[in-house]
Amino acid sequence: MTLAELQALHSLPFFDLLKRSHAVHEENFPDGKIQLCTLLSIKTGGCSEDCSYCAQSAHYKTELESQVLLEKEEVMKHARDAKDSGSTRFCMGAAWKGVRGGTPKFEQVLDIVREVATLEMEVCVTLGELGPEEARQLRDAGVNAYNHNLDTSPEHYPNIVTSHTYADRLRTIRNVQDAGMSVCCGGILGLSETITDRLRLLEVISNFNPHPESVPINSLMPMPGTPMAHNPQVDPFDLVRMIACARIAVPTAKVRLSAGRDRLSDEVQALCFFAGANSIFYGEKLLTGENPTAEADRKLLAKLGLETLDPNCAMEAPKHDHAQPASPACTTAGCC
Ligand code: SAM
Ligand code: DTB
Ligand code: SF4
Repeated sequence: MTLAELQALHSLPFFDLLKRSHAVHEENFPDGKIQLCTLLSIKTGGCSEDCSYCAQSAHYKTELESQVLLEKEEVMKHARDAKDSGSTRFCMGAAWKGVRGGTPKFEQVLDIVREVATLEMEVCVTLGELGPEEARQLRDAGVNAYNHNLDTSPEHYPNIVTSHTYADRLRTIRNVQDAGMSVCCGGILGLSETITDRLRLLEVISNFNPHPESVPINSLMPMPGTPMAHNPQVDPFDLVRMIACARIAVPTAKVRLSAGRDRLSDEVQALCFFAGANSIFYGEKLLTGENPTAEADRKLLAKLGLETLDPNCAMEAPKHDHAQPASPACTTAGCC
């Protein structure tokens, strides 16, 4: 979609936008089920990057306690608990700039992934920058999806992060796509961005070829000690509008109502689901931040009559449409 198309959508009267996005949602997800995903931080804090929203950056004096890479058995305990709780996707996050093949820590991650993949949940990881070879190794170890957010517009990104660039993020996403993994790519609201920045993010993501399999929409969780600790809370109606625009811009992707649900009322979350959100992070902890309890979420879904999705470990990554230009720039020899 173009920015102008997204702006036209975003400025519709609230209920007109919701009617449009709900129709797209019903067409693409007729069963209306919600995917439950569980997050685990496998390596916490001490990150070299200066992302100004993040509690895990070593650049800021946050209240967070760092934690080295967890042992496989510890991760498996969490993964089994996640499965028992009804989660169908297990997402492991690491506070790294990126990973390099052949290093002991990457080998340890591959070993963890191979074991988690035996549990028949979808396996997602978010480890920072990846080269083509690392991406292939992760796919071969059993990773279904790789989370790498663009977070905001290309124009606003340098105001948020200076230790890596938007182009670096796009390169990793291309490597993930070329390796045949699904891409999970979204953003954060509340980084002092404009509505245009939010829509530019959707413009970029909606022009990915192939489309991402999931689009997480996070609301900033203000982390004490970070430059964004005192940013105001996002207007819930703006969040619902963003979800609706994401649903229309990337119709086949799961739109994940992600960080920040702990400050949303049940009613706002219900509007988000109506607008097209069909996935949540489930369980009391995100990576470092708080999430609603599993019990509160079960009650909310039951009140709304929303069922949850079964796992799809055999999921195929969305396919490249060869009739359309590749974006981010395709680097696969002989492909484009
Ligand atoms: N280091 C890896 C990276 O940057 O891709 C993976 C972990 S990072 C914490 C994953 C994502 O969490 C970020 O891209 C951002 O979208 C989200 N995130 C981090 N801190 C957040 C916060 N305080 N509020 C909302 N979302 C946040
Ligand atoms: C995503 O978009 N949000 C998740 C997941 N992908 C990795 C992370 C949210 C982090 C929220 C802040 C924290 O827990 O530190
Ligand atoms: Fe590091 Fe990721 Fe946090 Fe940025 S968002 S500081 S890369 S953990």
